[in-house]
Amino acid sequence: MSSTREKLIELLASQANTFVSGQWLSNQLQLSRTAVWKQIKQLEADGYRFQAVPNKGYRLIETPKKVSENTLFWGLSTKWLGKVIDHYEEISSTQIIASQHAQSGGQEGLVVVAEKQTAGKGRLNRAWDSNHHNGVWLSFILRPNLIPSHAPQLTLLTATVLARTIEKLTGVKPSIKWPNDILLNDRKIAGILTEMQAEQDAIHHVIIGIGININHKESDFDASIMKRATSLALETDKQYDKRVFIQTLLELFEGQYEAFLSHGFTPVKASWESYAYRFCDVVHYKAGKERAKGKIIGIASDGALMIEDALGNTKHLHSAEIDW
Ligand code: BT5
Repeated sequence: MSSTREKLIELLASQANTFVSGQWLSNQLQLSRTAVWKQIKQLEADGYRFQAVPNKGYRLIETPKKVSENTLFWGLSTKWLGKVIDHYEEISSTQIIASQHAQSGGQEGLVVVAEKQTAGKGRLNRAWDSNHHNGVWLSFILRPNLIPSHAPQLTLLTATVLARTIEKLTGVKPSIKWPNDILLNDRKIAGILTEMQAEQDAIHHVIIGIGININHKESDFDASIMKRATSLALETDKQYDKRVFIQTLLELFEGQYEAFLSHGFTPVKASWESYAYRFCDVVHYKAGKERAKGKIIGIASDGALMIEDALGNTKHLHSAEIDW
């Protein structure tokens, strides 16, 4: 994004709902009034709408629904998350690009967003179906001062934030299927991929990748997942503004992450358990080669799922698949 354009949007955003004069903008941007007018025309061509009144100036009345660095920036009230946004119409995977940024010194809070991914990644080399524009596919960089063994807490924190975002925007309460699936009506609506680069006792960076199906129709899904996947639109019969979804997600994440760094994992655990899929229910699961069943009784501070077996013994599962 050109920095003049970025500054212009920032200035207009800071004066939301009031008129700003062309002269004031030209002083702030150190541009001629004609140059300011040209920039405004370019924003209009991108879908921004202004009210222009002689002797009063310009008032921004609408930002485009389209997701772009500009539109995401408009109205985003975070302090550090999303202050740098790298947006692509099509990319292999936002996770790969965010990881490249992190390795070359990209700052904490840098967000990579794509309209389409041609090689979206799930965990354990699974594919994430995201080669169409109806979802939100994004990754961001964190540089937390945590011991590496506590990194799974970040996945659980992200899951609670994602669940809250969905609940806030749709009014429907999703559930979290351990460790990283968000379900609505027992179908997967979102997934989280957490990747970390660390030494024995220090994290260099963590990339949090989030994929959520927003405006998909059933036929938008690959046949292999059609029966198990869903979208916000399918579940609520409404279309959602992806820009608003991303902004709400980033704002909630920033607040919850800061609270987690200050107050620890206990509030995250409570929030996670309030959304847990089949909490206190007996489930069947597969851990390695073992197939077993047990009651979900909570999560441990290292992110493990706690299961109580029929004899009343508690097991901590670090890697397992819970049956649906
Ligand atoms: C996940 O993996 O759920 C993590 C997904 C993370 C995706 C984001 S998008 C932005 C960022 N960039 C990336 O490249 N990735 C991240 P996992 O738990 O392994 O689940 C993968 C399984 O979910 C697949 O094997 C399918 O069964 C199912 N699946 C694939 N695409 C789906 C979709 N769009 N909606 C629902 N389920 C899907």
